[in-house]
Amino acid sequence: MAFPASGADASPIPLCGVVEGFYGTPWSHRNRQDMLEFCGDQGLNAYIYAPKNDPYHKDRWREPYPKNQQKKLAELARTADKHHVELIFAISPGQDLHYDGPEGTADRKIMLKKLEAVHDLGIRRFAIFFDDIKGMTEKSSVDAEDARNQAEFINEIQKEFRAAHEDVPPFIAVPTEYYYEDMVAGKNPKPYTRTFSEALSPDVTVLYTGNGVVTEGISDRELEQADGLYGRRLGVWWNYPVTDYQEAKLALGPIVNLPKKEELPALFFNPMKHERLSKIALATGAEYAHDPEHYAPEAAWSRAIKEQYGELAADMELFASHSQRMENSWAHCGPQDAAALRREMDDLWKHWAAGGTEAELDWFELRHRFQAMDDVAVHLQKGLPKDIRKECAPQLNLFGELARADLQALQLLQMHRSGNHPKEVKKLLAKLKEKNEKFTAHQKTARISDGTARDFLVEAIGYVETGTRKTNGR
Ligand code: LOG
Repeated sequence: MAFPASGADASPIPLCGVVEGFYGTPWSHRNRQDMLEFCGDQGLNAYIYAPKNDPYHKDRWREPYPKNQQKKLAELARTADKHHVELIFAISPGQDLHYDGPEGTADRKIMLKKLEAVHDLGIRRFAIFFDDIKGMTEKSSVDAEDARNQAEFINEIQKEFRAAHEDVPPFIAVPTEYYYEDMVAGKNPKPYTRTFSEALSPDVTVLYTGNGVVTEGISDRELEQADGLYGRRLGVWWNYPVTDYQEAKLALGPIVNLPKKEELPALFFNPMKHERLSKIALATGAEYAHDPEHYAPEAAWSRAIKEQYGELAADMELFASHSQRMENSWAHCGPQDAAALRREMDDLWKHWAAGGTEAELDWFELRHRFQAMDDVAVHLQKGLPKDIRKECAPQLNLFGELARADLQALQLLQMHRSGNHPKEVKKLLAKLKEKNEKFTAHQKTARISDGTARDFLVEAIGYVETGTRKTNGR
């Protein structure tokens, strides 16, 4: 669905779009051009340029962009303009920035010079980030002095820069304590957060990521609480569909569980390194931003896939439904993978031991499901445009393999039930166990259908081996 970026029907969130803020291989110039056009089409009006692995953004922030990269940034600024998107340049100087003495003075000069050069390229809005100074995701150990230094640095740079450039709006910032649980000790703000929020100029927009780095959602109440803590309306840096912490999985679900009523001054979605595949979630994010209160994730998701995949939409919908949930020890976000299939698997296990018609019907239903998955893998492998296929090749391949293994697992269950072919049962069981080990070994490269198609094999093996249904311990 296309929404206007401005005018009466524009998003109630003044700044809304993409933050290219992930670790790992940054997007190519072509990716960025394409994404800016996409943002324009979707009514997303902002794009923060903040690739963690661009050395001139973070590790070597003091150095000016080489000529060829200046040219590219200028081109991006023009493309952004053309599509009514604001290109925002972010810089992450935190890990070696000096605040005091002659070194501090020198660093402030260097920063102003750096921003000046970017301004010359046609970029008008700026952001200074202090996230992940000491590595990824671990709780930060910064204190009030760090906070004062950072806040005063931002204030000063913003003041000087905006005094020199009337066309530059207030800055955007990300603090070092950027998720709620890291901002508080009990109910009170930690020293860093208290000082940073008090010392930072009130016109700076601060982004936070919710309760954690990658979390289930932000309720109106939670946002209100965080705003209260910060003494200003916080913007959101939303870590979905980013997958830099678990690249084997693709985040192809809708954006879910963002505030419905609270007004956000800014909202940015951090995408995957896969630019094309990020558009499913991003299109749903655009729908959300357009009308947070009435946003319906599943309908938005179907619409996005229809628009982006045309004749392949039904196939893509099935594939994407198996790859939505992002989960590890600290990250929890996105709808469950293939919830409908999980229910049907549960039905089968409920009825299987007793046998009878119900068990048989469940068995046929599952066979139909797994067969459809296999067909979809074949269709998509043939039909997807090359650039998209490249982004999902390992997962698409695994999707087909899982489907075929699950079909064999169904066969195993049936043979085992009949009791007629003990030798073949043993042989097939051994084969499927081997496959299962292969899938497990392969998990670092590709994951899909967590808890559903991936688990059916394990569950069937367990059933045949022990006579009961046992969930796997992957
Ligand atoms: C980084 C971000 C990264 C994301 C997900 C923020 C503010 N910073 O833990 O660059 O892509 O998590 O891994 C982050 O989210 N730090």
